[in-house]
Amino acid sequence: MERTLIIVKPDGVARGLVGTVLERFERRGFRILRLEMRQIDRALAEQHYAHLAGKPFFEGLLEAITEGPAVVAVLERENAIKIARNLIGATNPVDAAAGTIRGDFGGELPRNVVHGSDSVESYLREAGLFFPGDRDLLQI
Ligand code: IDP
Ligand code: MG
Repeated sequence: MERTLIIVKPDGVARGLVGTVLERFERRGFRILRLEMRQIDRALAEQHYAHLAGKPFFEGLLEAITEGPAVVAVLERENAIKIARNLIGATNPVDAAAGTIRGDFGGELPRNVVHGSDSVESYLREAGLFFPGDRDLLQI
């Protein structure tokens, strides 16, 4: 069984898409292991997106992910990471296929509704950041 860390970003929460996003994952067979609404602060945002530091959109990305409450979840199913990424769709909603979350709900970068881990290594790093000390989440 594989796990992924999903974030309904502040723009998704503000647009009332929490239930819809979680429903799509549940309908696709994901089990919710952790679920938390929280305000992501700048320090956490910088760590979460450390690999993008230096990009021209980095400041705007930090602003978008910290501008309101987000919903952070750990979800589980077989092939969780790949299937979640397919459900979420391409990074830019303009490129995202119809039927994907980003394709159906749009948004303008950096506001694209949802985040999903891109690898097992990313999941482990993100789970450690968002749920520190929750060692059960690191058993894969
Ligand atoms: P991902 O969320 O599809 O994995 P990443 O490349 O990891 O995409 O980028 C993380 C986040 O940074 C994106 O979800 C989006 O919010 C933002 N982002 C990525 N590329 C751009 C861009 O070109 N302009 C503005 N924001 C961007
Ligand atoms: Mg990414």
